Amino acid sequence: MYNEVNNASNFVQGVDKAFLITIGISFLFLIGLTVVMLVFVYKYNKKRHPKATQIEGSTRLEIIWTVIPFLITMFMFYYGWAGWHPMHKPPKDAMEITVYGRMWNFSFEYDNGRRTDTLFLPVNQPVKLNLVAMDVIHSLYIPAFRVKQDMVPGKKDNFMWFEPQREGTYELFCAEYCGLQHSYMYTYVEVMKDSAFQAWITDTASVAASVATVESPAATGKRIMQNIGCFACHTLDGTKLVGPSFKGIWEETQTVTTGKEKRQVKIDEEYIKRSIYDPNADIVDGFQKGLMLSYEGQLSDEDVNHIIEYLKTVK
Ligand code: HEC
Ligand SMILES: [Cu+2]
Repeated sequence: MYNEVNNASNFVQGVDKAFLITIGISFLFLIGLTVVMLVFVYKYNKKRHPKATQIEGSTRLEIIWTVIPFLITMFMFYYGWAGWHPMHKPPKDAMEITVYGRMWNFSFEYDNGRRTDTLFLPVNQPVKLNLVAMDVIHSLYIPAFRVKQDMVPGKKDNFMWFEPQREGTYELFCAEYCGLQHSYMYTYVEVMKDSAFQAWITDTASVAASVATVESPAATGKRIMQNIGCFACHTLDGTKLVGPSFKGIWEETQTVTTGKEKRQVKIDEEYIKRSIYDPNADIVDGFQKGLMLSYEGQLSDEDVNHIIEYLKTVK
C-alpha cells in the first residue's frame, strides 16, 4: 500500500497509518451505530413492542463495553504513538539549520552563515531544524512531510527533524495565527540532489562576496529586505501597513516620540540605523511601539548600509 519511494519524508508512513486507522475505526463506528439505531427503531417501536422491558443491569455487558472500547483506543494510541515517537529522536548526523520565525516571515540560517527565505535541502539527508521564535508563537508546518511544530519564544530545545526522501518543491507555512499578516509566512522547501545542494551551499559563500561587485549596493539592500521580510510591514507605494511606508523616506522630516518627548527628526543614515537596531527608541507618530523588533545580530552594519542605500532610492 505504501510506496517508500513516493514518500516525501520519512514520517509520511507513520502519520498516514495512524490517520487512516483512526478514521477507519471512526467510520466503522459511524456505520455500526447507524445500523443498530435503525434496527432498534424498527424492532422496538411502539407497534411491535408496546410494553418496555426493564433491564436491571448486567455485569457481563458492562465488562464487554468497557474492555472492547479500551482495546480499540489502545490500538489507535499505539499507532499514533509509533508515528510520533521517532519525531523526538533526531539522528546524531542530522544537518542542523536554524529557523527564525518573526512577524511575518521565516528565515533559515545554515552553519556557514548563509541565510535564505526558502529552505534548501539535500535529498536523503536527515535535517534538524532548530526553531527560534523572535516575538510570538509561530508554528512551522510542512504538510507534505507530515511535520508541524510550534515555535515558542524562549523555549529551549525547540526543534523538529525529518529526512526528505524525494526531490521537489513543497509548501512550508506558519500554522499558528500570529497577527495581521500571518498569511505572509508562506514559503517553500526545495529538496535537491546532494551534489546540487553541495554546489549551492559552497557556492553561496563566494557568491555573497562577489555579489556586491555585480549588484549595486541599493539592489543588495532591496534583496536583503525582501529576504528578511521588511515588506510584510512596510510598503513602497505610500500605503500604511503595520509600519510607515518607505515612499520618499530619505531626508523627509518625521515626527517621533523619544521617551516621553515628541520631536522632529530628519531621516538620515543614523536615524535609519537606529530604527533597525533599536526600533523602539524613536516611535513614529501614529504607529505602535513594540511591533518592530531589533535586527541586531541578524543584520550586519554592512547589510544596514546597503538597506540605507536602497532607501535613498525609494522616491
Ligand atoms: C512586524 C512589522 C515590522 C517589520 C517586519 C519591520 N518593521 Fe520597520 N517599523 C515597524 C513599525 C510599526 C514602525 C513604526 C514604529 C517605530 O518607529 O518603531 C517601523 C519603523 C521603521 C522605520 C522608521 C520609518 C519612518 O518613516 O520614520 C524604519 C526605517 C524601518 N522601520 C525599517 C525597517 C527595516 C529595514 C525592516 C527590515 C529589516 C523593518 N523595518 C521591518 C514595523 C516593522
Ligand atoms: Cu506565524
